[in-house]
Amino acid sequence: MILLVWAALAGDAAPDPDAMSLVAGPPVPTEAVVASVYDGDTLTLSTGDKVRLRWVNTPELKPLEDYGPEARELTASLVLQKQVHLLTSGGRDGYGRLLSGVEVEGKNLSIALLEAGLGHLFLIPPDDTDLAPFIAAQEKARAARRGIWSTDRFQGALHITSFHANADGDDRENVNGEYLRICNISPQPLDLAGYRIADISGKNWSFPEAIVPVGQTFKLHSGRGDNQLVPDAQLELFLGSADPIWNNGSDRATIYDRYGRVVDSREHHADHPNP
Ligand SMILES: [Ca+2]
Ligand SMILES: [Ca+2]
Repeated sequence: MILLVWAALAGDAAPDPDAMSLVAGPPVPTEAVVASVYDGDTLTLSTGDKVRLRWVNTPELKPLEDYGPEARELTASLVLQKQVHLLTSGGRDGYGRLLSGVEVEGKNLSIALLEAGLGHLFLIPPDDTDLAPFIAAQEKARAARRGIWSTDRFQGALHITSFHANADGDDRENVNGEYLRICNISPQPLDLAGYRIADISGKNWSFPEAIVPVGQTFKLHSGRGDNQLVPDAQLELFLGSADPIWNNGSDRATIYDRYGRVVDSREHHADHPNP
């Protein structure tokens, strides 16, 4: 089994704060009982292993996002105290959580969440899974405007999943420590040509040219760097600013498409940091 230690490849010693990189860890179980459910996409097994579900990202409970409690409830109703089959990628994330799908009575929990509109497709590369059933489930929910697809933040092709406005240490010395993680929630690969992002004052920066596969995220860093555009690893894009962009106290990032339409917008407040 090949594990990708992205942090090592990137020459970046600090763990990714939102922990979406694969790292090696202890051996992984294939069957277990679900002992507790934290939120829609995070649970703990009877083995003590914490699991971050593959293929889906559900709304957060802290800070509370629309449909966060409903996502938790669906996951708990389907798997809590039940024997499940684990579909692992062989990796753990930066918090030591097992990255795994969960199958219960032949049903994939991630597909159930996507079908209910209680999460969006979310891939952590490398992942060679056939995505067709996941995309079909998401499109069914979107067409019916079910759950998250009825809310403002899920009307565009991109969704900001986390906003790291305050870089580790002095932001002026660590401009690329400021970043947003952004997911392609549309049903097809997305060409970012002409897209831009603005801060709360309206100052804006053009996205570099890139194609984002369905369900994949890219990290959009404030500073200068070489864009990482190969989709079998974490995509990394750079806005090229010499100075920090995002205000550590509070700010708002708004993405516009090539026609000037708002694609997504997310606020940052120092008193509500990312989980
Ligand atoms: Ca900042
Ligand atoms: Ca800082």
